[in-house]
Amino acid sequence: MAGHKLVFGHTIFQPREANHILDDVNALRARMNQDGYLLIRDFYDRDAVMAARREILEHLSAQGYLDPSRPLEEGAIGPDNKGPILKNEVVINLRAYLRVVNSTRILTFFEQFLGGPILTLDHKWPRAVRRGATTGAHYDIVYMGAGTKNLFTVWTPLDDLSLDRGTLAFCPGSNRLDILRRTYGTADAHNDLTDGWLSRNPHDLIHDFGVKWASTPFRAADVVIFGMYFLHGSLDNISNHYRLSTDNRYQLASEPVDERHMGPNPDQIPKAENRKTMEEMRAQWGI
Ligand SMILES: O=C(O)CCC(=O)C(=O)O
Repeated sequence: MAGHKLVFGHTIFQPREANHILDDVNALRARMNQDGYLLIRDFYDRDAVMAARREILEHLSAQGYLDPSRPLEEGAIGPDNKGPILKNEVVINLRAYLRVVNSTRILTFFEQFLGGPILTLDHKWPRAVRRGATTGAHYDIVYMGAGTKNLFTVWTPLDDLSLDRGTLAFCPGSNRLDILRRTYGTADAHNDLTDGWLSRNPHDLIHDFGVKWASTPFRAADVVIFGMYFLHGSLDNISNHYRLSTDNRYQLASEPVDERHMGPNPDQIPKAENRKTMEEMRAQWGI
């Protein structure tokens, strides 16, 4: 992770699956409170996810990101190893993709899990992650905390992803780190002009907060669902293929909405010269 080595069985572990409790909403809620996440295998219709994958690959190919000497199906990264940003103006035309992330399957899941009609934020995050890229550890509340705190992320692999593609990595139980919730968890990367990532060094978090890491190979159609106060990032993509995934947000329609992530032009985090570093913020918070 960001060049730091994690060892399975020592500093990183297999997450637990929630498939056997899928029909028991109370057990799902208890698991979410305890672990901070639900890993559900084969959640979506796999053909629908593979259609979304193909659509994104076609877009990447048309934009010149893929290696033209390889079949499109491989999603091989082109010689420049560029990192595409799939903005909303692109996303609105990704029909197969939107069919998955706005599907009855996911909305019905949350209707039962949260107990009412569901709204999904307009801002969608399909990702094609290049070689060498990683996501530093963070809580999502720092990016989308201006509405309800009872908002959930669904991270979805849009491909079969071995670990070398840079899979999601997360810290089970990090939702219960009160010290972190009271400090870092009150930051707002839009307004406070802070860095959003708590750390790029997974060992730092093991040492400072006693967390463990988890990750696993994924299949297209699996999901990991987690709340806003849950440490996660990604392993490094050390392969020659784009890591295709998406993460999107769901909440009760009756609760306040972070309007920065609604409408046709959702807000990106402002770029600022005077942005405080996370080191400065952590010193201020005493963590
Ligand atoms: O896919 C990634 O690299 C990061 C995902 C993420 O930050 C999220 O799901 O909130």
